[in-house]
Amino acid sequence: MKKLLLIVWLSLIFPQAVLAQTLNLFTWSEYIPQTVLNNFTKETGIKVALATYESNEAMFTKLKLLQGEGYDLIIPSSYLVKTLKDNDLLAPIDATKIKGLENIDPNYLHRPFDPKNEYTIPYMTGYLGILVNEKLVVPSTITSWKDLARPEFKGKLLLSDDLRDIMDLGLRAQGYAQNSRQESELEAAYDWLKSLKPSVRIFDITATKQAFVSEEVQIGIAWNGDAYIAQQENPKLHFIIPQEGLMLWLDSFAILKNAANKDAAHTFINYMLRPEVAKLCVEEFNYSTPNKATLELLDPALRHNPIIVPPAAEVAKATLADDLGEFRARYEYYFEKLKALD
Ligand code: SPD
Repeated sequence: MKKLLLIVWLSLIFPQAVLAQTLNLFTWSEYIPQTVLNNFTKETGIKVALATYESNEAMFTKLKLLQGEGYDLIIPSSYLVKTLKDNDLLAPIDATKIKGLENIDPNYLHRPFDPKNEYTIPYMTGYLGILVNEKLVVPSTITSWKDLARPEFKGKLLLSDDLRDIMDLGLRAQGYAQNSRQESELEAAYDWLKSLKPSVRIFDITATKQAFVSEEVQIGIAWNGDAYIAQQENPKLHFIIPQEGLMLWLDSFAILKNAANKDAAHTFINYMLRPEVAKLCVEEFNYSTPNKATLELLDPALRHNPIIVPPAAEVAKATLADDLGEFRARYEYYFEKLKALD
């Protein structure tokens, strides 16, 4: 009894210390600056326990195993949201608790994967392009995804092992649309990707920056943030948007149905919606932000750099990776087959 009274008394005097909450955040690696997490804890008293994943598929597998327990907040890409919802893993976001949504560019709201933003709030966007070292080839001669298959790139190519990026790359290189559900198109994409395989030196998403900076590879696909960081360290690198268009992605906050701390998750989303906080995220990881208020705060060198802020016309014509329903298994099949090839 005495102990209980002491806790009640302490919680009145030092509410943050005694009632300290923990937000269990499960997110992509290298995505939220540690300073941002520290500042959030300092301001709110909510600790952040961080766990990371390297792909949507790895995250989903883990959540299924744990039945969504153990984590409060995740950052899935567009195409995983419906699957998460259909698997009863997501909780609706309480719109009355969200402040700062007006900072988000409307182009990133109400997308087909969550038309009313009932389950997601945009965090970061970005795109896949071609990164090339001018020592290997004149960058202006690289104009299409198809150029990755040029024979002179044998042994010098990097592919990231992100399932949807890779399959979309194959589809687009073959002139097909992203999100195709035609088996024959997927097969053609696979055949083209297979023809690249002898050129591949690295097939790994985690290696991109270092492999390009050290020149272990000289051409390949990369996300814009990684391309920007690599280019800062190795100015011989050029980032190219192929004529077929950039491959845009959008990652959003989503609260898990079995979250132990939904209030903390809402508080964190609000914090991340602040323009000055989103600015720190762009400055550290150099992806693009859907937070239009942040764009105005960015140093002009970043704001006018097309790697970080791609041309509006390119973004306007880009599609996002969508949920594939049952057809997801076919993408997985071809992707795993490709990875298994020597
Ligand atoms: N370092 C974190 C990068 C997150 C990128 N997510 C987009 C995935 C597109 N398939």
